[in-house]
Amino acid sequence: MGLTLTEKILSAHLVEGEMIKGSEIGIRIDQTLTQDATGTMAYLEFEAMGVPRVKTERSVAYIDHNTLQSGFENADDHRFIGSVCKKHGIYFSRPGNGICHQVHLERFGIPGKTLIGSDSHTPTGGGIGMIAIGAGGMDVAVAMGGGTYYITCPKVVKVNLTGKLQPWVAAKDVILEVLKRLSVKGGVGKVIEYCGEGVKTLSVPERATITNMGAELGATTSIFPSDETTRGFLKAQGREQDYTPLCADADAVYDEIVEIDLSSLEPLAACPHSPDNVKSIKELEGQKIDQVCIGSCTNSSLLDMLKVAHILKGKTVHPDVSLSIAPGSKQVLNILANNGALAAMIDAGARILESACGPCIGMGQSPNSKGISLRTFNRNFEGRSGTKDGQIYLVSPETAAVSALTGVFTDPRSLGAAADITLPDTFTINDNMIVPPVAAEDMGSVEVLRGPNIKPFPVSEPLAETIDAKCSLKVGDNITTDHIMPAGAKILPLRSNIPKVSEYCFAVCDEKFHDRALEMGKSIIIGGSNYGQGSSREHAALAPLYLGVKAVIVKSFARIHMANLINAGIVPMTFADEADYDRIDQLDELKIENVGKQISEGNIVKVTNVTKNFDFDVKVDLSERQKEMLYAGGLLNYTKQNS
Ligand code: MIC
Ligand code: SF4
Repeated sequence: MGLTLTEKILSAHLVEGEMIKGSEIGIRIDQTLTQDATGTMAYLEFEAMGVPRVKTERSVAYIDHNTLQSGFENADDHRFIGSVCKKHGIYFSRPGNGICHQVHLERFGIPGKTLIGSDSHTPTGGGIGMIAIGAGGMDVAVAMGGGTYYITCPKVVKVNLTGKLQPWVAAKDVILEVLKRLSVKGGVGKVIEYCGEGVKTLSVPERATITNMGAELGATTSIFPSDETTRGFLKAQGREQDYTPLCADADAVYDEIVEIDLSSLEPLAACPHSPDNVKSIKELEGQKIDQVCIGSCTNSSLLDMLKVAHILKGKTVHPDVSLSIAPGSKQVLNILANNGALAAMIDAGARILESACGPCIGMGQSPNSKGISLRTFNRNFEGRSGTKDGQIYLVSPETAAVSALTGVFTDPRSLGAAADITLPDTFTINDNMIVPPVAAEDMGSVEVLRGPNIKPFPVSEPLAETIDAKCSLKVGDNITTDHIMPAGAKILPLRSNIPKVSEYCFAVCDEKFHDRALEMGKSIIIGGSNYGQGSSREHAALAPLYLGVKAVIVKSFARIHMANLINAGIVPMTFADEADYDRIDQLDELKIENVGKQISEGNIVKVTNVTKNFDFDVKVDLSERQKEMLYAGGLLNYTKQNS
């Protein structure tokens, strides 16, 4: 029986377990990446492990999220990360060099390698045939130290692409179509593998847009084969030596097959407030808009920017619209500056932003009240833009640019014949903003620079014999990490200070949560399905840990958040019977006796609702290793105990 590409790469990196779907496997990690909003914590954790030099083939730290510096905090954090990198063997991509996923694809990604990153959009690397997975900072720290990374051996979904995109229909419309069909939880426990004749019609940046936004399916990752197009991209980046051809065997067996005829797709938009709430632009056409933002790790490649410049050239942004553009990397911006495309954008009235995440994570450009904003980004969760009642639509760069000119939702196919835009044979290569680490023998000379913003992370305790605690919060389905631990310009600078950042924990859902949880001392959270979707931020586990949350009982979890809870020593539980969700109210007292013993004896644990006087069962479906981690009180304690 033939193998899928996913199975080939995973089995070549397998160090623990067997390739049995649904069971836990441990894999060797070749590369890691971090960004600054999760990086400070990841490097504090790396330091706590006491490993002098990273053991990966390549580890890179990017500064791209916290780039608004309205106080000392972000600048201090950047200096801290830069100095840790220099000392411990990590390459440091300076602020201004671009968004982690875009730069990693350009300069470091290698087909067939494994990459984990402390950012949920790490699967962008799947665009050049990597197994690239988003993870919590602590998992990345362990991988940098040479430790194994554990995942559930995934099911593999084949997305069979046929045909060819019509003019002005984009890669973004492909992934929006997949989201429409599979939903934001349709990818949980799965890798999405793109195959078929249609693959060769898509360039590497287009493939990367699709794998990037596979994160919104909840998938472990997404991957494209590595083919002649990949070779061409790597060659243009001066890295042809990194090319290896890779694809699935012809007789590979998949768990699911999704057929997509590229020629039949039309421009789409994900409507507020979920990436799977997809409608066609035709359905929205004519509605007035207030803002357009072009950029983010999903759609800020040179190809995207050239198309946008082509559409804007010689025109003026509609008087009622604010248009911002953030090219994804210094390389992209440089080429645009040299070939005149940037001038076309400026002439049209675009507000050019630095090459960073920017508005995507609420770092500026929040829309007006109730403002309708078209963004080429990947997430439109409520409040994420910084404007609580902002109405965010996720669209392709083509739709965004043409709508910025007309002031209303506009189908880019109205532009007529396709523009002849291709990628150059060689990109401008200048890695002068990537600082290499010092040689191992010189590491003693590097001082790690710690500003006052950096506070130690909260210490978790070994699992108590009995958890007797009130329910501090009850929430519904699809709670995102942006609900649990919001980001944005005001809160992101506090990421290295857990006591301070936790003041905003769940503020989007209930402003009183922080005070209530602190007052309770210890508590339990109740939630619906797909709890913790979205970001990889471990702060969404560390803040609840600091506030005394001992267990989270939900209908189902998103992958990265569940791993982060276990790493923090918080017990993740799912209802054995989902109907029990309705029988529990906020403030109910719940009692779980002999938790550790119950978990060790099986997967079902009995919980008593003391307030309402009934018992119900929850599942704690974990591997032996994960159980040991919970007994120890999280990954750091577990690693210390076992080293
Ligand atoms: C996001 O897009 O939500 C982020 C900000 O990039 C996060 C990481 C973070 O919260 O720092 C992610 O996707 O993991
Ligand atoms: Fe940055 Fe947005 Fe991409 Fe997250 S999704 S890495 S915030 S650009």
